[in-house]
Amino acid sequence: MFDKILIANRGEIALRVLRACKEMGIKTVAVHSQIDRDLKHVRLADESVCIGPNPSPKSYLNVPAIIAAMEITDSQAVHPGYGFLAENADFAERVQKSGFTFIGPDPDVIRMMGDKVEAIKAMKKAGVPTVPGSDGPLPEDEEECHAIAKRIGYPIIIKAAAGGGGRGMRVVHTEAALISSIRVTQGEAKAAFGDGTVYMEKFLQNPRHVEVQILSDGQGSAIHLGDRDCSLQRRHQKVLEEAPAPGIPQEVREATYAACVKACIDIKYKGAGTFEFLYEDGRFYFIEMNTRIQVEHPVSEMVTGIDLIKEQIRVCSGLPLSIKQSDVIIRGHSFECRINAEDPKTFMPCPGLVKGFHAPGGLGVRVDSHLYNGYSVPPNYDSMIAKIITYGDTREIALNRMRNALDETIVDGIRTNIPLQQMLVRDEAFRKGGVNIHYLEKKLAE
Ligand code: MV4
Repeated sequence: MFDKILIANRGEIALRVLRACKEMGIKTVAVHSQIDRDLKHVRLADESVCIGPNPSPKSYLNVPAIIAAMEITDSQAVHPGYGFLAENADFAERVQKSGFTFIGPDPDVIRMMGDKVEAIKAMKKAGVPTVPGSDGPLPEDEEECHAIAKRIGYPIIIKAAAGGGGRGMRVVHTEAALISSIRVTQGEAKAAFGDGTVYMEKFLQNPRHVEVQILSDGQGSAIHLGDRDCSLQRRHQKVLEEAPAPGIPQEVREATYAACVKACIDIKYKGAGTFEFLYEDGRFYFIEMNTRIQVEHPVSEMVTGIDLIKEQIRVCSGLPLSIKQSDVIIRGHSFECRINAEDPKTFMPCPGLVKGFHAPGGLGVRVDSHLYNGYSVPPNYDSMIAKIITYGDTREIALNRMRNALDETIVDGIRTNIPLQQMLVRDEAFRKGGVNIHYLEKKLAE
C-alpha cells in the first residue's frame, strides 16, 4: 500500500480523498493555488504545497508543478479527484513516466474512452447495448452520410468524437439540414478539441440518464455497484441524483450490469468507472464512459456501504478489490443535492464570504463539504460548495430526509441554489420518480 498520496484537486473532493487516506493510514499532501491556502483539506493534510496562482491553468492544471510537488514531498501516487486532470491521459502518462502511480486507469484506457467513437466500438464489442448509429466516424462523402442517416432514421444527433458531457453535439430533424449540420459540428469540434471527427446516432427524444458504477482491478476482476439516475440536470450540469434509478425492471438492469462488468475485464479497466446510458422505453443505450470518480459517487456508497475512494486506492496500489460481487447488496435509497454558490433564479455564480454555515444532520444525512464559518468562496473555480446526501430504507424516507435536511441548512452571506432544491424535492412528478432529462429545464421555463 502507498505510504503517501498527493491530492491534485480542491474543495469537497480533496477533503473526501483526504478522509479516505487518513482511514487507510496513508499520509497526505495537499496542493493548492494561492487563494486556496485556507481550504479545509489543506489544513488537515500532513503537508501542503502551493503550486501556483489562482487561474486553474497555472495551478490545478499545471502538470510540471504537480509532478515537482510529488518529487519534493516524496509522494508515491496522485489522486486526481474529478474535473481538472482526472481524465487527462497525457497527465496520467507523465505521472507514470516520472515513476509515480496515477490513481485511475492506464493512460491508454483513458485515451480510448476520451475518443467517443473508440469507446463505443470497444463497448459494442463487449456486448454493451449502444445507440443505433454510424459505428465509426462519418465519411467525407455526402451521399454516404445521407445513406447512414436514412438507415438510422431521423431525428439523428451529430456528436464530436473528442466531445462528451454535452459539448459538441447537434440534433438534425430533416435530410435537408444534414450536411450543413455535419459541417458546422465538424468546424466547432476542430476549434474546441483540435479534432473535427464526428459520428452519428439516433436521437432519443425523451430518455433518462442512468449510469452504472463499476470497480475493476485490472487483473481480471470487476464488479458493479448498481446504478444512479442523474436525469435532473440543467445545461448538462447535474443538479440532484439518486440511487438506485427508480422503476427499472430487475432483469434489464442485471443484463446491463453484466455487460459493463465484462467490458471492464475486456479492456483491463483499473479503478472506479462509470458507464453512462440513456434509458428509454425499457432499454439501456450506452453513450459514454467516465474514467474518474464522479461527483455523485456518494449515493452509490450509501446504498452499498462500499467506500469507492478506498477501493480506487487499493486497486491502483496493485491489491485486489476488498469485496466480490456477492458482497454487494443494494439496500435502501439515496439522494444527493448539489449545493452551488449561485443565484437561485439566474444561476449566475455568487462567490463571497460565508458568514455562517449550519450543516444539516440526523439519521441518514451525510454532508460532503469543505465549507466552514468564515470561508470565502473564490470566483476562480466551480461553484459547488456542498453535497447533501440522504439515505433511507425507502425512496420516500430518503426524499423526506432530504426535504428536511435542505430546510435546516443555512449558508449565510452568499446566494445558493438551496431554494431550487427545496422546490425540486416537493415536485410531484419528481417525487413519483422517473422524470426524463428534459424535465428540469421544462419546469424552469414555466
Ligand atoms: C444523446 C441524447 C439523445 N440521443 N444522444 C448530452 C450529454 C452527453 N453525455 C450526451 N447527451 C445526450 N446524448 C442521443 N443519441 C441526449 C443527450 C442529452 C442529455 C443526456 C444526458 C443528460 C442530459 C441531457 C440533456 C440534453 C441532451
